[in-house]
Amino acid sequence: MKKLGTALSHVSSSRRGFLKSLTAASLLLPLSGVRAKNNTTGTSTAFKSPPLDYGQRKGDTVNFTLTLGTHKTRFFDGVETATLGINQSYLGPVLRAKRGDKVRIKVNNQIGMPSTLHWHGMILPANMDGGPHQEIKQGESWVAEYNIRQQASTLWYHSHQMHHTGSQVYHGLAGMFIIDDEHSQKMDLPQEYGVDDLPCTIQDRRFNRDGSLAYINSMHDRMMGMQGNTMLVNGVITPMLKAERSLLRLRLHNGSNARLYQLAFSDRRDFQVIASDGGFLAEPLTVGTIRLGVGERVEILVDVSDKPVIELQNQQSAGMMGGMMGGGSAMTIMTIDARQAHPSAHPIPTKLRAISGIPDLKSVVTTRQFDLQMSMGMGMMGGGFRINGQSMDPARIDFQVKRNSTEIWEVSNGSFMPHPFHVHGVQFHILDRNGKQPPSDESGLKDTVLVQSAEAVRLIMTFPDYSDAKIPYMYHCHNLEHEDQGMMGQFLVV
Ligand SMILES: [Cu+2]
Repeated sequence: MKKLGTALSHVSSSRRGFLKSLTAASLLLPLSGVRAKNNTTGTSTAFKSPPLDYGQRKGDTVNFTLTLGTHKTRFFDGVETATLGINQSYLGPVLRAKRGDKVRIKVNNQIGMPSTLHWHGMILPANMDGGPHQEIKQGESWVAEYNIRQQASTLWYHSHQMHHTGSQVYHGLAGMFIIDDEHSQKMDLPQEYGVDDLPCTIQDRRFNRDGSLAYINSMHDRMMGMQGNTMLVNGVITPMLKAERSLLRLRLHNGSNARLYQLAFSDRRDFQVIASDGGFLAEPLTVGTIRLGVGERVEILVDVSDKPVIELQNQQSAGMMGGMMGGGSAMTIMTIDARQAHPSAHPIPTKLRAISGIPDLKSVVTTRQFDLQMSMGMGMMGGGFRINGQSMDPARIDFQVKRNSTEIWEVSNGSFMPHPFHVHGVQFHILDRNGKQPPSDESGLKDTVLVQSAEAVRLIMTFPDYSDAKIPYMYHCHNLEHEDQGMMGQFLVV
């Protein structure tokens, strides 16, 4: 357990006197610059894998029950923080199902306001997507039922409540969803959950002096999206992972509201990327660092057989954008202590699996343009976040696509900051970035793509074999504050 007092002592050497002198009003000011690290004692909070939920199998259906609720969470020693959680006080269980399963998920809303639960990355019918059109009122329930048809991958789920997605996710309404398949279970990879196969939902948060979560205190938060100075993994502040095996598989998930990560280990060791958003790459890719935009996932293997103590860090580079994105120096995300790690039975593989190829360009029926736009100044309060000049309107369908058809989407960003672009209901391939082949870690299936300032990214996607003449899927910036302020649109698959 982190001590909030330890964090506060960075601000004042006489914490008690300092705290006493605070007025009630100033208790709500953000703790700028405060890190919840416990460097003075050398102890750290233990890494925690969320509970694993396989559901209840009845015939051919796997039943899950998720209850969204209001809770108190102890991020700091002796301090209770008001949070939202799913079957627990902050975040939710890791749901797990297999390709071929029919899942039936009952979602109960007990948070005191309307909410939704969206299955990010899942290929499913529009009315089961859990977007803004599947609102669940306080005290009511919603049942999502769909067949899992896609390959093994690390997906996630989160609130998608119109105008409140940022706040609800920030306070805890999110979790991971792992899909297995007949191949993935036989692969010679670490797959002992919580031992050598470790979910890592990475989030940054900012806390007020009273321990409550700070959410949007300034125009900067509204413009850049909500970023914090405290790093959490699975709801634990800068945890310590005592590695039990010498080869670790980390399912890294950027569950932050707005922060872009450039992940690396503190000793700059190489690691292998084995999967992206939609599943495995064809072969492991050895890298020293990897970029992870909001909503993106990557699975990596890291060999710690040399028994190091290393940190997973955000190496956000300095410079104008780095500074504006809250970076400029390495931030510790978690520490891995491998001194007690036993040798792994798994080698680093040379091949993974054949990935579904890029659709034939001759099959493309339509090419669409999406221009991500931000206008500066006070105008932003009134819909300055747009796609193709338009702010999200639930009553407007932006376009229709044909089921089973293949399209190219060209997403360009003329604004001054990056935007992670996400499309519901499909997995896509990245054709090119500014006309150049994307990096190898982006060669697999994706559902979210970071589009840098002055960049145009072409995506190719085949829409699912589901249609609905009335209920749309969403596409949007996954910087949740941008999404909430209108950088979103909707399309029908017919
Ligand atoms: Cu954005």
